Amino acid sequence: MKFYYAPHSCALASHIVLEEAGAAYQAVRVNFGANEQRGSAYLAVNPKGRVPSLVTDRGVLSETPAMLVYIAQIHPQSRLAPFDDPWALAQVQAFNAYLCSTVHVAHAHRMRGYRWADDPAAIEAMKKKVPQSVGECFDLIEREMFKGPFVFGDTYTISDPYLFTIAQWWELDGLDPARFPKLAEHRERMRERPAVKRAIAMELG
Ligand SMILES: N[C@@H](CCC(=O)N[C@@H](CS)C(=O)NCC(=O)O)C(=O)O
Repeated sequence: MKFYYAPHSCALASHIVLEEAGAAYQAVRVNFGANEQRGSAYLAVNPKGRVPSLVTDRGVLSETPAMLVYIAQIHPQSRLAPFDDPWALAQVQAFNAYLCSTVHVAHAHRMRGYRWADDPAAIEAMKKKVPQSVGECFDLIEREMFKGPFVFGDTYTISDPYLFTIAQWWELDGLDPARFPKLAEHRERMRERPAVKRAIAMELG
């Protein structure tokens, strides 16, 4: 498989899961600084112009929640998702869908406001709202959704690298980690996992 990523992006979640699963893949960096994600070569891979993308023998897959499940399912020995329990799997999907459709989108209002408005004042207003909107999402995760020590209690799942990845953006989004004590402890613990270290080293190296 070929895995397209950019450093500091949501692609880190899939990258960690590829490492956790012991997947055979080649990592390809997309240079956001040079706007490569909007160039014709990358658009031929993923017409959305976003990372991550995973080129498989059956076609190209995008969207983090789908990629996480796919990587986990083709590596059943890694036990990264509860495929034998429909309710537990639905919980994992619900958590990941919240990160993808709500938390990540709230975060994107800081850098990518031009997606939703042209008026510079509106873009500035969206940016200003990020600490509040993203902060409220993480308050909810801390208070209601996160069981500890992992997202779903004692079992590590694909939701953990995804939560970790989005939590990496706290400081840039104007959030103090001390506001989320359980999630901050999870973030620190995740940083010590060998698969997380390998994925980050590959992306930043
Ligand atoms: N829903 C997609 C979102 C992908 C996405 O927005 N990726 C960002 C990086 S975190 C991106 O590629 N941005 C490039 C751009 O907007 O030009 C997913 O969860 O995989």
